[in-house]
Amino acid sequence: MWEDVLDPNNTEYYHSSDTMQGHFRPALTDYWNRLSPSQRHWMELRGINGAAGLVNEIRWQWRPSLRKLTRAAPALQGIDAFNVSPAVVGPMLEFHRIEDFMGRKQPSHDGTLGASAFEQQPHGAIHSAVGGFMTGNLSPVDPVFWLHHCNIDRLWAVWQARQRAAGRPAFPADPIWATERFEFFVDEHGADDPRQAGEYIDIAKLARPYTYEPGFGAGEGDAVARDAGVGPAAVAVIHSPKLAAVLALGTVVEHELTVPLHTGDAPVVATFTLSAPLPTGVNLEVFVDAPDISAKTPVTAPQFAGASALFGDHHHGHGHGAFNVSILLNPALTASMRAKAGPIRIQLRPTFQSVDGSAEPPAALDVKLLRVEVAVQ
Ligand SMILES: [Cu+2]
Repeated sequence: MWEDVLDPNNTEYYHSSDTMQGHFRPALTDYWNRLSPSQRHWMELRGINGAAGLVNEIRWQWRPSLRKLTRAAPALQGIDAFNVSPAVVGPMLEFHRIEDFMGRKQPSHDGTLGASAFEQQPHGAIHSAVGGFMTGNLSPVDPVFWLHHCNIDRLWAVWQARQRAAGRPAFPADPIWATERFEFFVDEHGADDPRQAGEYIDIAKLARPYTYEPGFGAGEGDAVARDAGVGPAAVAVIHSPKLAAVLALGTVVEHELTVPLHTGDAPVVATFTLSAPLPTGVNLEVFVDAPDISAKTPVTAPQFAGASALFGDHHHGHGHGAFNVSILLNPALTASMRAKAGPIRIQLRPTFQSVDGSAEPPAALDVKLLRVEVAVQ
């Protein structure tokens, strides 16, 4: 049935944002009027003020495009296929630090200030690759969302089991995480049933506990016993005094770092700290030690190390500061980096791909690169 209403020939299909808003505004106004003061407070923490704010949310989420993946052409291509491959997801299940797997603590609910490699590469890449509503925060209206998030949730449980088995924390110690309020949950009768995030930390401790059948990453032979350290084994950082490079589409920014890559086959993550969120549709591609790199160097080059897969719109970042983008570097490439003495050149190239196939690239990114961190996990 969802293919029907996503078909532009269907009478229910919204051909313009105005039509869509016109249909949704009365229902959203009624919904806002029925919210409790506490629910409105949590909406406002996310920058949604009044019924007009809800309508505005829908406006940003509206997608005129169909799904990119279809029954006739269901296969992921290129970087998207790479980002969900065992070569990428496997090493992420070995991350030691909570922030590398889950993302860093955000200073507020309003706006996004970055995304972990796991949050992007296996998770965000699928949202963008599927297309249509999956590219925004209304993605749960697409049934594919639930298949995707079931697997993301399963990978969380696999990672948590590995962390616990190695004696490392599986959730942040800061109680602000566990006490985060989910004000909009309802029970099976539709009555408000607010909960806290801490109630969902461990699938074995839910009111209705469950487990997963063995799947990728959870096989017996996969249990990781590398070491029980909490932090990454080695970190190299270049920060603002040397950088503050303004990023531009198609222009490569290059920096040398000496990374002590002597720690076996541990995964390597590069984190780029930017002065502001990247515009929607803009991602970062990373190369390492590519000779003669340019806007035309293909991602099939052996020096291609990875790409971000930022998901959703970043319109609501209200200038809270730095935006961190973490990318797992291609394990095949980091294996060859280990054989090399001396510094490596990290090459960063912003690229644009319209989320709906129609938008023009932004004239300027208005984003500076402030810091580069390469961490051996
Ligand atoms: Cu998602």
